[in-house]
Amino acid sequence: MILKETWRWFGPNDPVSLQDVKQTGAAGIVTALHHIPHGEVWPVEEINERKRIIEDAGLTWDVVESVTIHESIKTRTGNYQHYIDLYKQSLRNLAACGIKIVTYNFMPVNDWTRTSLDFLMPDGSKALYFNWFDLAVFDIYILKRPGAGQSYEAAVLLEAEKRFSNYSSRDLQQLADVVMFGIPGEQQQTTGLMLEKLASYKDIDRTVLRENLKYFLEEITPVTDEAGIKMALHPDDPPFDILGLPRIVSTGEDIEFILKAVPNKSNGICFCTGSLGANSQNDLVEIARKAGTRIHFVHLRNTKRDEFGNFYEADHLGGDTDMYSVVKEILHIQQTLPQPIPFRPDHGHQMMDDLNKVTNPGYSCIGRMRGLSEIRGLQLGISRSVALELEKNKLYAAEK
Ligand code: DNO
Repeated sequence: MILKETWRWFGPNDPVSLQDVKQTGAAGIVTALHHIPHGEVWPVEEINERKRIIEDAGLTWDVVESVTIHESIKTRTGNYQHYIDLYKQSLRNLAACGIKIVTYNFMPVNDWTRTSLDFLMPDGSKALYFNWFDLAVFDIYILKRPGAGQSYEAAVLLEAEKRFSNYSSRDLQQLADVVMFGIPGEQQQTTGLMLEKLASYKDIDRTVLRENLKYFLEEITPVTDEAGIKMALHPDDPPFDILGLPRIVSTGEDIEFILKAVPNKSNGICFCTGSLGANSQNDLVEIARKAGTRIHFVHLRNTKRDEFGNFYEADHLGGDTDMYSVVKEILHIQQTLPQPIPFRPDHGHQMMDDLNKVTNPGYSCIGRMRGLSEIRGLQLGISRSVALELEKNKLYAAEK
């Protein structure tokens, strides 16, 4: 059995229509009710309405990405218990509608972070990009986070200072918009709001944040076990501490800790090669092997790093991650399961006609379709040759 091809769709306002999605060859949809504010319950009627739209287009809604975790749950302050109860209700409602894979992340304050959304590739297409020097410019000179300077090495501070004096106010505004860019259709961050949220983590270090995640998982797993929901925790993107915040889903060791701390099978991960691959210390094949069937959802994407740890999003089969080996490993895991694990091509370059369109950064159609097609071929090639190998082994064994 091979992995199921899915596609992230941001709902009826997504410039990529469901008909477009069908033409990419993907069979499943990954989406969320982005208009519902973080923390509130997803009503059954709204879930069913979204499901109907997807099914009318001849597709299936396979995965939710994401039911976002309210900040108070991550900090375990204020009304957190109330928000956990609401979260459980959303999970029950999703299960009642037959949607049983739920992605989420536990990144404090911000979801994914980049410093440029239009990094020019040699072929004229545009990629998402993360640069530590620019992050420092944002952090120190735009956000003016107290104590920000202590988060960077001397060489980074020096380069950031140089960049800051060379950047126009338009450059700086653009940088701020990019760093604070959230999820399409969801609330936009401002520097004021961000500073406030960052301050709420002043007493939360790595150990505390881990405990808070563990507590949340212990609370929800009785519900997910009963409802047959598989939770897919998305890794930190990028997989490093940023803006003075602790990050706890960045490495193989982090993932091992989380899976062991709450051993219920419903507590699983979204295996995102793009996020994990940005850290040169991560051995992705090994992480996949160890996580095994606790991988409930897969994002396939590649990154190319430089010597400073900056990275751009490369072609799906290019970059630093050996996509062949990773897909092969996941296909091995797949063979032990009765249901296909869904995967989606994560991000793609803005290219061809999409260069003239307003698209969701990372989520234009053509670049993702290129990635999906490449992975489709890779998956088919691997699964056929593995099957051949098995056949041959059987033949040899019979001859002996
Ligand atoms: C970025 C995505 C993330 C992901 C969330 C999951 O493109 O990979 O925003 O959806 O972190 O909760």
